[in-house]
Amino acid sequence: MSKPFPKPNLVPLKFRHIEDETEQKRRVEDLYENLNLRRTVRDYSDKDVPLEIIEKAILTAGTAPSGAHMQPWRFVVVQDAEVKKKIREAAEKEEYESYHGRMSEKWLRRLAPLGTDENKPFLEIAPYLIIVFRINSIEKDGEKEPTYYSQESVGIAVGMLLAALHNAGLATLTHTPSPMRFLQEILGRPKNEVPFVLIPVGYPTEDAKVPDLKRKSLEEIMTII
Ligand code: IYR
Repeated sequence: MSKPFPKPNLVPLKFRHIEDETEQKRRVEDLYENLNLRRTVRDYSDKDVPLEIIEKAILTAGTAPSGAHMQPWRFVVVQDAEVKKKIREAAEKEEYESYHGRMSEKWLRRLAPLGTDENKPFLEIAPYLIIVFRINSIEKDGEKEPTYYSQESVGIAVGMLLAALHNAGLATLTHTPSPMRFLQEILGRPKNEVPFVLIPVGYPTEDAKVPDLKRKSLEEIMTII
């Protein structure tokens, strides 16, 4: 016979009530202005960043909602130069194959304005690489159980991580070398942890450049019914 289900344990909500509309507008505007300055950065300085800031940003990412509250994420922080070098070499090898045959012509045409190619020097220059893993299953009482909505959960957590790092004055890049299995091997992660995204973190160089991209307008992204 299966065990009885646990009962919900409900506690009072801790919540910051902001009922003043002027204050609400100021806050939502401030956050928009701030996040609208976030850009994917490829030109990094090697200037050091206190680990404490990375830790707090990861704690912030860990506040994300997740399916059945399973928190299906692991953030591996790499600061070791040798490990970064291994990651760069493996990523560039995969990326070379991608740019020279695996990606479709349509895809390459889309990427052309971004100026990306198989060379990834930022993987060695940025002071930290955060590799986010998605935990796709766990072991409970000797049995394997899937996590639920793990793609969505980890995606939300990564969004919060990028926002927290940007808010702390740090630049990031959502890098997805493909295939990413090599990260599991180099970083010695178990099979149930699947690489999700690799995020270099640091300060941009003084003369960092980014593509001249435009964001969609509100009318283009929102529909009211
Ligand atoms: N992973 C490759 C290719 C790439 C793919 C997309 I979609 C981008 O928005 C940018 C790059 C790379 O990192 O270069």
